[in-house]
Amino acid sequence: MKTRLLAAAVSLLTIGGSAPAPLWAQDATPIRDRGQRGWTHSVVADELDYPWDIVRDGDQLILTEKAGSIVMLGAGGPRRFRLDTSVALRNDGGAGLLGIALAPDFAGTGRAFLYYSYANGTAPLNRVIAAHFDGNAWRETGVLVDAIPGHRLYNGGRIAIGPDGYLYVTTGWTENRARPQDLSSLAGKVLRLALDGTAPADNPFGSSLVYSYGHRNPQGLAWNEAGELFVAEHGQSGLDEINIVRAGGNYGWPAISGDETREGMEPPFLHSGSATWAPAGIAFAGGELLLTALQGRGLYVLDRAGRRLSPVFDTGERYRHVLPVDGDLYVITTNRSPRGQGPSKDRLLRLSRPRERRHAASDPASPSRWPSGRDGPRPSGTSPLSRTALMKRPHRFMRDSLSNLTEFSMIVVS
Ligand SMILES: [Ca+2]
Repeated sequence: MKTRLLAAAVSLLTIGGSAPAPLWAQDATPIRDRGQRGWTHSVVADELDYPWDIVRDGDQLILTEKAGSIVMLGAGGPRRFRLDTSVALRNDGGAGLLGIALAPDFAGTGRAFLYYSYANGTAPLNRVIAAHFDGNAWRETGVLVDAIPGHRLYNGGRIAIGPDGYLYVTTGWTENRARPQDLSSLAGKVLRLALDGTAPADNPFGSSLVYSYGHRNPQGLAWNEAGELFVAEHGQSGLDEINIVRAGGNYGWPAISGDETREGMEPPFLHSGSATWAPAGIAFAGGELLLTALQGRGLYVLDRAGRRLSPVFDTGERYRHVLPVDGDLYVITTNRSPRGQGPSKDRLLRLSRPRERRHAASDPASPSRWPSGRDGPRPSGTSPLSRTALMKRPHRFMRDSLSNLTEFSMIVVS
């Protein structure tokens, strides 16, 4: 197996082109009709510590961890890099290294964007940076948005490139009732910027980066095939929201929530009532919107016509984000509350549809292991197990190799 897979990697190194968008392989049964028994789960990686975002580049998955690491899972096995930032990262509560988005040309350039927390004196802040991965290290190369107001818990932090090619950023309300309604503050907003950090000419408020406002703590950001932007955000006590966001819209926080209405403010498409989802990541799989819930402990799907969420799958863990790839769903957990202390014992799970997976992971009970073992020190910089000859630059190989990630990881550490 090892020889065959490595040979495949080498033979396809010469294939260029940009990373394909994650495509969902729709089958006859919608996710909302599958039920929990419609999925098998395997553990792609454990020994993760508070992973926050997950993206795909060809055959590899790239995760952020809140303490400031970037984990790459692919041909080199699991590798953990410390992001080299220009100022000290503020890893506190729910603050730290949060969102990641890859430039469309990441495979050739190593260019990416990240959202992280820092401090100016005692003032908690966040920023959006450009970063570069050269095959051996991740480094900050520039600041796109600076001095976004921060907080121990309410930082927003999701970033994604929209169908229009612009970078969208969610920011938190910072427990300040004035900022979300103040168009001169970057807090409690969805921001929209060009990949060089400038405001697109058609942003709704002149030269401002603000795209929409009146948000509390949005952490979910996704577009459907029609180009509609969905944003999920945490409510104060229950009243979590899914919003369909338009340019210039005011989503009401803190003036209104739940079923309250006010002139000039947009009600949520759906709210949780007295229940708490604690919605984190959202993503579309075909036409279906998936939502991961921390407090709600699981993966849910939106029934848009019925205006309700239905459970898809759970393992009793707090789910942070979901990434649909082909016919599989990759889910990261955040099992430690941001109010807690110590490491968060987290996992990357793959949910698969059994009928379509004749070559499912050989032993789902045997997750990959980090080189240092669960109780050992974290590897710093490049893992000693990295296959530097293969990983000098980002690359891709077999389209189906993501489905072999578990086997890869196990081979590398054996
Ligand atoms: Ca709202």
